[in-house]
Amino acid sequence: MTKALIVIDVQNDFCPGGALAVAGGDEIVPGINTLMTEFDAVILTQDWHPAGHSSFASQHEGRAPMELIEMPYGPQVLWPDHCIQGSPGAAFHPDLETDRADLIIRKGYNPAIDSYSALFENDHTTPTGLEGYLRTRGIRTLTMVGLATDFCVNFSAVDAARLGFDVTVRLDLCRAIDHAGSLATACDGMTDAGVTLA
Ligand code: VGL
Ligand code: ZN
Repeated sequence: MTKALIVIDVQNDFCPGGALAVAGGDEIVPGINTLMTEFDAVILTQDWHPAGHSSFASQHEGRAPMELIEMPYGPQVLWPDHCIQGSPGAAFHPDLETDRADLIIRKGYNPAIDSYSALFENDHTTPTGLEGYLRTRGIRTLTMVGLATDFCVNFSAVDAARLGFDVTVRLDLCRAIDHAGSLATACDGMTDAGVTLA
């Protein structure tokens, strides 16, 4: 059985000091590095937005970060500008052992659609290509770790479970934004989708 570790968005902007800092985001890096040695495949995701991305509050007159708006593809939280392509904030945390990765998949590069999930953009239909990569490598069992529990990890885990993958989220190696109860909602949603929370 081929098992993959999917490391979600362990990037400077999601760590303390970053543009969209997740509390304790850097604490999980040593544990993730150790866990990498137990898997047949290690896959990293990288949030990778063009400047002026439509998920940035700065692009919406009179709107502030963390407000919710309606986009053509559904509700969207507005974020501070973050993970801009090629910027230091978009780089992986310097201690993350990126050399171990078989694949780095970037997401959020479409200016008009955000992409929390490693598998689909936020319209829930545009694929990133990761499903095909996993299936052609015979990978059916996934463990997910990273940032943030309640957004990109949650969306990735739920999408993967819906596609029939066996998904475990290691909550001890994730950290959450936890805005307006989003962590509890995410955990309920992951459980309902058949994700194992460990
Ligand atoms: C994320 C908000 C915006 C994440 C990415 O990695 O959870 N959250 N972009
Ligand atoms: Zn983003």
